[in-house]
Amino acid sequence: MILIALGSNSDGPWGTPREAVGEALRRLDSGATRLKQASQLLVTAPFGVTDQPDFVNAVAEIATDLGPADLLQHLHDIERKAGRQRTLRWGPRTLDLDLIDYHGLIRRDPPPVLPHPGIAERIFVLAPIAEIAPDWRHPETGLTAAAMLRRLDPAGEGRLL
Ligand code: PH2
Ligand code: MG
Ligand code: MG
Repeated sequence: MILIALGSNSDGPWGTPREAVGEALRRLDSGATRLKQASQLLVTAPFGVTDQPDFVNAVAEIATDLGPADLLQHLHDIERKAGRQRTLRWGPRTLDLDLIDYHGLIRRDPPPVLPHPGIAERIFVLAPIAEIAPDWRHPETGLTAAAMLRRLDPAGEGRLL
């Protein structure tokens, strides 16, 4: 299973955050990638840098023949078309596409690091995974997304709004 996390919290060429995530989901279903499932769009409080607008987040399951590095490049291409400027780490963005899991692959290099190292602390990634893939297990710990959610403070950073 290949999982992509989508996020946006600022307006860009594709419109509002909700519109940008919607357009990104359509683009994940064309060309080299096929969309198998998408979660609901969630509104979430910012995590990390908390002094920024709320996010719209979702998780998609896709299918592709691209390897992890080529897939990452493809995701970056889509981010660029959505007006993404790489400025502040964790700052506001028109579109963020993060490769969360690539068929359970575990590796530190070459990029991308897999599975994505931030999953365990991010409600806005775990809740949509629990929705679309209840049987998914974290490649390193074997925990389901629901089990990982139980370890987090539901009122903490990145909470669902
Ligand atoms: N992405 C970040 C930093 N903080 N917070 C929320 N709620 N959702 C995000 O997608 C997000 C964030 C960096 O990619
Ligand atoms: Mg991110
Ligand atoms: Mg990213």
